[in-house]
Parts: sequence; structure tokens; C-alpha cells
Amino acid sequence: MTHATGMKYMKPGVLPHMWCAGCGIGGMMGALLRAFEELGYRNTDTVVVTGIGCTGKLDDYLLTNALHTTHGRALAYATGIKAFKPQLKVVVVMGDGDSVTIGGNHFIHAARRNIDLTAIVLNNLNYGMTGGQVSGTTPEWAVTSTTVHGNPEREFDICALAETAGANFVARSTPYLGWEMKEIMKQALEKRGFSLVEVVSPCPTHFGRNNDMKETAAMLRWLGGRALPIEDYRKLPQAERKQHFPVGTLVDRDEPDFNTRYDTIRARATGMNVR
Ligand SMILES: Cc1ncc(C[n+]2csc(CCOP(=O)(O)OP(=O)(O)O)c2C)c(N)n1
Ligand code: SF4
Repeated sequence: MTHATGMKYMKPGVLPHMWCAGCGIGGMMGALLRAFEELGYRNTDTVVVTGIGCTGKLDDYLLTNALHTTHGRALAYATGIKAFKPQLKVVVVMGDGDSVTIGGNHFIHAARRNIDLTAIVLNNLNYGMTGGQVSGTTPEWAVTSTTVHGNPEREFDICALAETAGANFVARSTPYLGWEMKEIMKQALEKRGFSLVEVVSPCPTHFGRNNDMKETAAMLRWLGGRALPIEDYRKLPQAERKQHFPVGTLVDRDEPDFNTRYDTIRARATGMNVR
């Protein structure tokens, strides 16, 4: 019996990768490439768009079509690709800074358009690449290099944001749950419309070190203890929910995506011109 390795999507000779030991980005990439393989994706019709940051370095390793864009703008580039080449599978891989902090506006509008993209957001709760600064998803209490006595701001719930803005598919996972992440990614990749997988992930180098979880195992245990299957999370009293985040498929609906709406309008407009 053979198992998907995802290696056929990787450039030869690029390992070892640049991420710190214990970082969750490598595992997320492994899950994504295995998902591609199990779904039979071809390099030629798959585009991986990234932004900037540790997570944004992912495209360096790939043989698929890949586009390394600017910080916070990956979804804008991806929207252009999908709008004009709808036959391509477009996957956008971003950090929490890229997607919902500097890039928050693009995130809201990509979900609102329900454009047929798969967004994978690696939420490591801080700006990893630039030294562990506070981001829009840093928990309220957390210490970072720019909130040394604790964070006075409240954090974004990325999944709730995507749901409210209109995404067809919203899910959350964490490397603590192993290959479940790959199965969720497969669902997201096959879903028409805007789909989001948030991967809540360890950054032992900054977030862990700043918050008494210097060892990766401690960060993974902490994430594992906070993650609750959505069915169990819903049973919790409101006051206890703050200690946890729900994992699994949170939203799965079938609203028309951007290209379907656009094609309908174009057909109508063309018909009107002919008359
Ligand atoms: C417009 C712009 N602002 C700021 C930066 C500097 N910068 C590079 S990476 C980064 C943080 C990345 O954080 P995140 O998106 O969460 O990704 P991570 O490194 O944690 O994976 C910042 C602020 C930049 N490159 N471009
Ligand atoms: S700094 Fe953090 S996010 Fe960046 S590679 Fe290291 S552990 Fe990963």
C-alpha cells in the first residue's frame, strides 16, 4: 500500500527547509501537499499564492505555479487570477498578519465575494518573521515583543470573521490533531466558493518563548488542550468558551460563488446588447 508524500510537488534539493525546529509551518505544508496528491492535483493547473513572512516562504519549495506577493495582499492577487482564469485551482497560504491584520480588508472582501479560492491561514498568534510582534490574533493576555506586559487588544476570531463575511466553507485545525488537518484541507480544496482553513500553530521561537512555552511540546500540549471538537465546544457554558477554540468543519454551505454570479450577469448583459 502506498501513501501520499506530497514530494512530487516539491522542488528537488530544497530540504532542509528554513523554518525553526518545532514550527508548525512544515507540518501544514506536508498536509497541504499530501492533500493535493490524494486529490490528484496537477502542478500545471494549481497555483499557490503566498504573502510575506515565515508562512509566506512556503512557495519557495514548490513546483506548482506559485506567486510570492506583498504583505497583506496575497488575496488580492489570487482574486485576479481566479477571476480571469477560473479553471485554475488557486490556493492562498498566509500568516495571521498577512491574512487578517495588515490584510484584513482583502480577507473580508474575498469572503464576501465568495470567490472560489482556498485560503490556508497559519495562525501562530504573532508576527513570526519580524521578531514576534503582536498581531490581530494575539490573545488578549499574551506577551509579545511589542506587548511585554500583556496585550491590551482583543483578538480576531478568524473563522467567525470568514463566516460572517460570507465564506462557503470554514474550518479550523491544529498540528496537535495530526492528519485531521489534511482531511479538512481536502474538503476545503474541493469546495466551490471561498473556503478557509485556519491552522492554529506553534511558533516556539517567539510566541512560545515569550509565554512560558519554550519547548515545542509545551506549545503543542497547550494548543491541544484548547482545541475542542465543535460539537463539544457548543455544549460549553459561555464563560468557559474563552479557554477553548472549536476545531473541525464550522461552516459548510452552498451559496453561489463570484464566478457563477459574474457569468450570470455577463450573459444577461450580452443578451441585452444583442437585442
Ligand atoms: C507592507 C509591509 N509591511 C511590513 C512588512 C514587514 N514584515 C515582513 S513579515 C512581517 C510579519 C509577518 O507575520 P505573519 O503574516 O503573521 O506571518 P509569520 O511570519 O508569522 O508566518 C512583517 C510585519 C512588509 N514586508 N511589508
Ligand atoms: S519564527 Fe516562529 S513562525 Fe517563524 S519559522 Fe520560527 S517558529 Fe516558525
